[in-house]
Amino acid sequence: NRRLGNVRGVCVPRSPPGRRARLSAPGTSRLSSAAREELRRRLLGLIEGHRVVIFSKSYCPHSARVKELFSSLGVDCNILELDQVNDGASVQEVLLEITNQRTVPNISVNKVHVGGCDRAFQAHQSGLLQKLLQEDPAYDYDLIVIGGGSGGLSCAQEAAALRGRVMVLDLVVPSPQGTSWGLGGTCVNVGCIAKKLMHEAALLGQALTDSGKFGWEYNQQVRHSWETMTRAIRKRIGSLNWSYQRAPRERAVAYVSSYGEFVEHHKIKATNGKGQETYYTAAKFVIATGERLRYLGIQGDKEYCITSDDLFSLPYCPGATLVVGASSVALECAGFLAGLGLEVTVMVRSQLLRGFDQEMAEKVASSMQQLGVRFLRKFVPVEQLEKGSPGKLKVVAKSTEGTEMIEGLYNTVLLAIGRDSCTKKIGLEKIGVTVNEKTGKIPVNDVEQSSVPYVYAVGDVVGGKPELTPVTVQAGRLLARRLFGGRLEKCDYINAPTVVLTPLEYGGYAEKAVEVYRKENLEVYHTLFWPLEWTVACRDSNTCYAKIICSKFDNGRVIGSLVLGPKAGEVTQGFAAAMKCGLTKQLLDDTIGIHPTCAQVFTTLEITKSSGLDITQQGR
Ligand code: NA7
Repeated sequence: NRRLGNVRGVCVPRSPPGRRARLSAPGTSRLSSAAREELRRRLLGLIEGHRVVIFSKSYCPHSARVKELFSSLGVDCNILELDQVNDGASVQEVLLEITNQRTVPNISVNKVHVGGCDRAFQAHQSGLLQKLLQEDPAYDYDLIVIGGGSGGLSCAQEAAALRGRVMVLDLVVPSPQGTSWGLGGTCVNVGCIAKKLMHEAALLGQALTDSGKFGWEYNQQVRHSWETMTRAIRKRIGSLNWSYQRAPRERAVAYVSSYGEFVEHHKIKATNGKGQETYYTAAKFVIATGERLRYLGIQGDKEYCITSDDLFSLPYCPGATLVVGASSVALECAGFLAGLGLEVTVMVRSQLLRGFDQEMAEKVASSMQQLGVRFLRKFVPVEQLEKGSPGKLKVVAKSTEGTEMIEGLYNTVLLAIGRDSCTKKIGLEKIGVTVNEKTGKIPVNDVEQSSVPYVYAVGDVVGGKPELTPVTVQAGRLLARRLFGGRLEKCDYINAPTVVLTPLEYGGYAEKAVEVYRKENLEVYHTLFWPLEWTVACRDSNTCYAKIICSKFDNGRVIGSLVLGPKAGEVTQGFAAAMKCGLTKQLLDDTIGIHPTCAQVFTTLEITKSSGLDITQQGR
């Protein structure tokens, strides 16, 4: 028997009747971790040290077709017949880790994992295989990342730290209102950072109101300056932009402020703000172009409406505002605008916070109503938005359930109706990257590889993954480690805690729990609670709410924790760690609470939802 490393040239396959190319079941070989590491090292050496490597089985007809293909191209291959070596099953196990593929044939060309038989033929048809086969392609870079947001930058910096030659292309196309921003993507410039700071401004307003009850007296009339707030927030964001720009330089990443567009395999056109074009080539690409806010597609929308892209640096206070949409972005903006004392209306097409626990979503809405936010349910704006006297807009909207029409006057109309992936204008069709036609997202496998083997994607452009900065940062970093550091860890997309920064925050972990486990297998414990600091401030005793979702089996494991209350994000982060460690209801009951905190309520949850017992709190 030949051992690994003792590979040979193209073989003529034998196909014993009844044998199939499907390989032995997982776990048939029991490798110690040291042996696994050694085998992985040898396999990587094999893949990286040869032009074409085919892991095959001598009787597999698909492997035979692939060998014929390379033979017809006149290409010598290094072939390892896994049915003819002692450690074939172990090789398959480790190949699954390295290439995300267990089946044969498993083909790599010039260090790029091409896939199996079908993908090799597809690559041949598109010309990609021939391109990959080119001797010493001498690309300008090992990796070009398109998009300088959270995912793109984390991937680029990690790849450069691992000694890859890396370039990042990033150019912000201004919003229809002309708003633009610096390096760092949505989160830093027009997302999480800006919104949390505006949320804080609104919370301070609430604290001012409460402070009177705690004895604070002040003479001058309290007013809020929008200009001062936005200036301070822009300053903070500016310093983050600066550190984002400095970090790539320190890690020797080439940063180019240009718009990237594929022109052919492995080649990209970079167009800068002045329209100057430069071409670059790379062995691998990562698409991290993110999403941009959507418009209604009705007359006047781009002219008269703004989006959150514009709101965070709006040079004037928006005044009475209509927020169209009911996503987290919509409710967060509506929440802090109301908290700053503005008149706010939210126009909801169907439901609030689609994809979130609906009981919690309704509680979020009622807490916002208490603050004076008005909700117009089941209405969508339909007609032209007219500009009246400066800063006045007339909005005509139609019911989604009947013929009723309503009219309203607002100073500002803020659209928060979702976002479109930036995948349409970057030449993906020229190199054959599959894009979901309906969503515009790029389907990837669990190692973030697109339908074209050397093109990867991370962040909000990727289909079916949580659109959350920390998830994207983690995905980008791990991708770089796999591509340049020989590491194997994949991103855990399933368990992502999150917070919605409405005036009363909503923190949640494992929103999908009910769908996955089915309702009848779950027990829900819940309670309303009254934060101590709210008692003196005379705030409502039955607004804050906590619930945990437990499996009836599996030792009563906690699979969801949801909270509506002050600092819900902080509370949820601790829960996320505990749940990753396998938190059960019993362990939670055994945990000593910290008195007097809001989070303490989770250690004393006794009432199940199914009991129907009263959870209201006494107090005025
Ligand atoms: P989402 O979550 O896709 O939400 C879009 C919202 O906009 C949703 O409430 C939609 O209502 C509403 N919508 C969409 N089209 C319209 C029109 N034409 N008229 C009125 N309302 C409309 O988008 P986001 O990008 O804001 O959030 C995505 C993630 O980013 C989120 O999970 C956070 O993690 C951050 P619908 O429910 O479809 O009736």
